[in-house]
Amino acid sequence: MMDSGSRASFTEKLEPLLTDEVELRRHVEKAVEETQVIDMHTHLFSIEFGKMALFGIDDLLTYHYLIAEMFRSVELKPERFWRMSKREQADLIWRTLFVENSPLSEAARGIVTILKAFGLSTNAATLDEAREFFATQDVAKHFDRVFEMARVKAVVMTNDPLDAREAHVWENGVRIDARFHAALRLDRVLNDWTNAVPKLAERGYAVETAIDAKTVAEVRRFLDDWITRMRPLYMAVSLPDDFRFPSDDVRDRLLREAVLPTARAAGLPLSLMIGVRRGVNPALRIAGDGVGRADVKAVERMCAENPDVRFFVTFLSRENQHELCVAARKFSNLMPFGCWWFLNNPSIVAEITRERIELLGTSFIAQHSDARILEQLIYKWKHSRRVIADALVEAYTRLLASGRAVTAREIERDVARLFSENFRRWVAIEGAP
Ligand code: RAT
Ligand code: ZN
Repeated sequence: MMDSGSRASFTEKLEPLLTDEVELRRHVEKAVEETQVIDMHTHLFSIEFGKMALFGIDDLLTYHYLIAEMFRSVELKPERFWRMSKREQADLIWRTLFVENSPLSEAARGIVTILKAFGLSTNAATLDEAREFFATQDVAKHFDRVFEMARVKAVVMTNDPLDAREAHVWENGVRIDARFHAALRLDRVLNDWTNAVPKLAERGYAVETAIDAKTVAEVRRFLDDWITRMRPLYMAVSLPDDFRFPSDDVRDRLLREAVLPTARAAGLPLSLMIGVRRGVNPALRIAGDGVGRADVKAVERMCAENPDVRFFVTFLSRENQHELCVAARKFSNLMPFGCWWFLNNPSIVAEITRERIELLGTSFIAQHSDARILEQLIYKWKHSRRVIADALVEAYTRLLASGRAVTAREIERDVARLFSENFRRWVAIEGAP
């Protein structure tokens, strides 16, 4: 019912309106700083996965983003680098990117942010102090501490059912840290079908390279089994820049006949990460992937044909970002998320976040970390929060100038949508957190 005879707003009785720009900024920064995140795409693993759970200075320095950067500043054949031990590789990267050069790139600065967060020297000549620190931490406590420092309440892993090391953990019914959720990653099946066939066959699924009804049924059985085992929050695939939908390739048939029906039946969203060109420089191995501009129409068609399936979508190319926002305005089953990989740099996050706010309000997922090594949660979220806060301050200030002030509670609600609620509403997160 309308508030008869009065012009009272729906907010001012509850809380003061933030009409002062300095106060407004303070509240936005506080909300962005303090709001807990659900990190919807990482490559982290919980302690139960043993050696797959990466943490500490040697893993941090041998991150593939830094490996690629190192090769630009040192004369070294990739084959020689790959023959070195992890420790030697880390020493070389430290010397090259942090001692002989200033760590100005985003990935290099990230290491500085992490060292500083733990009170470690950021300009030491060697890694001795950092190694000593990480080696003496109680691992479980260290995991808790990092989650607290990053203000991350949950992360989603990237889980490949055809990875033997991982499968072993799932098949043994190991209880996994409740902060770590699964995502059923389908790259091998959808992007490398010929090599996936023998692997599926080994595991007892009667599939053939040529797709027929029996093979489709078996792929569905495989997906169902892994959904039961992992209880993933969504299924996911990374796709090349030349991904088209519809198309007359094997991937199209598998998507149409196995993956999309499974998504529908299980009520699981499908996450599409589009625009990666794998192995542009194969000698660099995991650091050798590139980017290409993709066709957003593929996503539009998929959303139009499957209104009952929800799609989380991110593109790797900066050039695709505006079209993705426009597509999301047309399809409410499309959720843009994150600033992926080569886009996760302050200047580009700033641009994309502003573009998304202007076209979509708060109906998108502002960021994911893509962290592979635990402590990266600290820098990736710290750096992103800084840039997202600025974009929000700008948007609220503009709104204020137009005649609408917001309250602290409204800001908190908006930030919660961007950092966790838009994701949470689309997935079935059980129990805490
Ligand atoms: O950002 C990365 O770490 C890439 O190597 C990829 O893993 C990418 O994020 C992906 O999920 O395919
Ligand atoms: Zn990733």
